Amino acid sequence: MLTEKQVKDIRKHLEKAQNPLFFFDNDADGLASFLLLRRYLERGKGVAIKSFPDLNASYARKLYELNPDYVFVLDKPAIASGFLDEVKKMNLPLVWIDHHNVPKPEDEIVYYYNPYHNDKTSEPVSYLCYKISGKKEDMWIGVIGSIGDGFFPEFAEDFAKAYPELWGENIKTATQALYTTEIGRITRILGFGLKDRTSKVVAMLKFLSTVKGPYELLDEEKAKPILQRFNQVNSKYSRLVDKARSFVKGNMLYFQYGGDLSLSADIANELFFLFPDKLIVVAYIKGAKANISLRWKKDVREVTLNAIKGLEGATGGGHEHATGAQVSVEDLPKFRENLMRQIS
Ligand SMILES: [Mn+2]
Repeated sequence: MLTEKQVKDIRKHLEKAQNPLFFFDNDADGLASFLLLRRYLERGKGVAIKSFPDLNASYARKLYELNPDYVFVLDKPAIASGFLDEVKKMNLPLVWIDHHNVPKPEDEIVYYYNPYHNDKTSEPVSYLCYKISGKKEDMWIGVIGSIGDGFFPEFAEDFAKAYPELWGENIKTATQALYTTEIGRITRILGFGLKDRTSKVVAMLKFLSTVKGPYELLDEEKAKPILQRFNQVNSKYSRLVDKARSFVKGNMLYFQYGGDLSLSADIANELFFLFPDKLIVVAYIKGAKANISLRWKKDVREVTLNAIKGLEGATGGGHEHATGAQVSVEDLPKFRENLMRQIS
């Protein structure tokens, strides 16, 4: 967790900011982090970062376009030096809140906050932002960001009391909440909403910045564009998950697909929830490349790195139970074999 002092310092930064610009990771945790701070402060603009893994230098143009007096970066493990250079040039204070296991940045201009550097914990950034804002009426946003990031917050209990219809009986884990409850459905709605065109995302952020509560997100009228988008993506998504379920073979579930929408991380997450004992491998094929999401109850990092060994131009890495890899399509069969050999 952040210290009491750090939480107070962040509040001070927020209060000083008259026109803050929030850059946030393009997922439920990043989005919820932005919304919690935005709704606390009642000012500022948000930009979802689509570059991966860092906030890349191309986003510096947003600084010129929106002319902020303060920059906040939420839930991103790295910032490109080209971006930092522009921030320096414009003399802007930069507050960076993250929770990834990465070294502290050396840059002097950065006010850096990461619970990992306090006590090796890595609560989602939205969880931290809920502690910073302290607005009870926004607890639902803290829940969305937390379960979206696989974290079960202690305030889930209060949430269940306040919104029993959005929760359920015997919900014990974050993934259970994500896939079996109404607040989980809302989390997935927002996740797919972030995959829309930029103009649609901007409209969604505007709506969410002032929305009264979670029920408005299920309101067919008030949340019409967001729900329409969700239904559209979700029908594709559900078909893919249904199809993938029949691809279990031994200790592995290997599934590959194409199309114009990358959903491999989401598909892999749900398959991992459905088949917690299998190594989950979901490959999204686009052109000559395959982007692969892997999930496993054991350490999947080494398995991933071993599987790309010797494959030309292949990359891979990630977290203990969730990794990603990119290989060329022609090497996919080899990649699959390399995985199979390691786990059987
Ligand atoms: Mn994130």
